[in-house]
Amino acid sequence: MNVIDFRSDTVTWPTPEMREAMANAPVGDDVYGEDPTVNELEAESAALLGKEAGLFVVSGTMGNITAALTHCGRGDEMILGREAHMFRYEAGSSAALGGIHPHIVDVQPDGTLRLDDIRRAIRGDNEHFPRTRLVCLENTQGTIGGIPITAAYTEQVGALVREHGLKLHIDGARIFNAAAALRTPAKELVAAADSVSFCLSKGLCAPVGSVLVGSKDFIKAARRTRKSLGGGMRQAGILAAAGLVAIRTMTARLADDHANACALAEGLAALPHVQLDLSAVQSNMVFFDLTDDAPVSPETFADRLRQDYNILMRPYPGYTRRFRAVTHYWITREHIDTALGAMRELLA
Ligand code: TLP
Repeated sequence: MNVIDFRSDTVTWPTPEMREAMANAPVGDDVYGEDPTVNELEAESAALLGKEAGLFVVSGTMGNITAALTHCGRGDEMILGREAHMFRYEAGSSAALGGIHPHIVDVQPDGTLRLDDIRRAIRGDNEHFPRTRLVCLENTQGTIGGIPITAAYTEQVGALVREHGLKLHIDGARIFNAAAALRTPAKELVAAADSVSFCLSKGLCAPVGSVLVGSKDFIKAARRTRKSLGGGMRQAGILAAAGLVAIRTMTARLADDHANACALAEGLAALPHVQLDLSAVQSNMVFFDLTDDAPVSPETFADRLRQDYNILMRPYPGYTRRFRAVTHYWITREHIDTALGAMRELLA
């Protein structure tokens, strides 16, 4: 990469090994279930997360919306965090496409939803109310810092959900970052979930795609939902081949990205005019604010980083002085040092 791109881990390019696997992938028509590479990716992803079956989808957003539309019917309700990607950044698709009513509760600084808040949000059987069907968690919880959520907490939500006959979906876009941060196998983190969507195209570097996993029956129904969304792909083995490299070789190295995020955070904390909570840096994201008396505005800071140093970092939407810096495969420790040097100059 010719820039140092901290905007997201979605910017990652495929690795040379992925490009080679893509060129050589055996393919077939996946709508007929005949693409061997897609079938392999789906089966291996399901096994990795301890579920029966998987479904290759084009994006994390499609994984989440496919799950929501499969679990819920029109007029049903899903409970999720106010900061959840599914609530904030998916174009309101569960409501727009599925008539699903989102019931939002606050996300705590540790990325969890309070069990009492979830309990209170679950509706009784009353004709005035939507029917509660689904609870959604996000792991890592991206919007507030990339915070990993423990298996113990998720089990508690799972127990609550089962007690009320509901379903639990995990937006595990970065579930392997959570696994690396907590040193816990990803399958343990999602054992309580009925469905999980995880992204191949973020820290794992595949160019496209996510996998939705769950029971055989759920995935059978989800295949139909995916088709109705226009997500039935044909010779998708070309893409799935990169996904296989992603799940086989890229999960084990995510700890390097977390170490780089820590180095970046520690360097930033030592700079003037920067505010950040070091304890919140637990995976591959660093959130920080420029103080009011900083010598440059957040916009100028971002512009100068881009123009003068070839470093991309955007002010974080919804906040006036906040930035999110995300580390990934294409950011090395040398890049971290270069970026810290540049920011030191701009804030001097
Ligand atoms: N997140 C993107 C942006 O959309 C904000 C990013 O740069 O972080 N779940 C979570 C937790 C996500 O962070 C994202 C992408 C998705 C789902 C959606 O994935 P895609 O972009 O593949 O639809």
